[in-house]
Amino acid sequence: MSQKRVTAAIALGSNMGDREKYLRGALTRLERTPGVVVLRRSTWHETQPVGGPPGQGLYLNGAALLETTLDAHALLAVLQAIELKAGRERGVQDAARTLDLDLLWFGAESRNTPELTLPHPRLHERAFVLAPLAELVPDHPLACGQTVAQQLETLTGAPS
Ligand code: PH2
Ligand code: MG
Ligand code: MG
Repeated sequence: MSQKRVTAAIALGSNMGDREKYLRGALTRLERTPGVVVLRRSTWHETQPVGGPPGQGLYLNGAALLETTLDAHALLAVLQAIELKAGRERGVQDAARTLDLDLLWFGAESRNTPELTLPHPRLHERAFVLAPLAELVPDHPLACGQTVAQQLETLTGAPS
């Protein structure tokens, strides 16, 4: 029986400790997950923290494309387990974190449940997500009607 393969995109972020080690470690853990293949990843982008408490360190952000036979909830559970292994603590909203893994889209799936909204509802507002994503899939259409590259240009004023 052939299982359905879906291409999903994730955003990676870290602004505590050895940021690059956390991001690289997350991709290694994803590669070792049955039913998940990491197709490509972006370069790492150092970015100013957006929101959250003052005095946080700079983020290292990236994006990756995955191919998976898992369903969206199972993939989300994998991402959350990897965050926990990296010592991620949840408390104050947008507080500094060792590792943040956000599911941006899961094929063409559209859903809105308390656990998971797809595509990610704030994806098109965040240059720190769109800039790494534009390295991988500049022409991917977003729910706002623009492509990844167009929306990045709208936010930053710079063609990518
Ligand atoms: N993530 C947040 C809040 N603010 N700022 C940057 N630069 N990068 C992030 O990944 C980020 C943020 C919540 O997830
Ligand atoms: Mg996030
Ligand atoms: Mg998150």
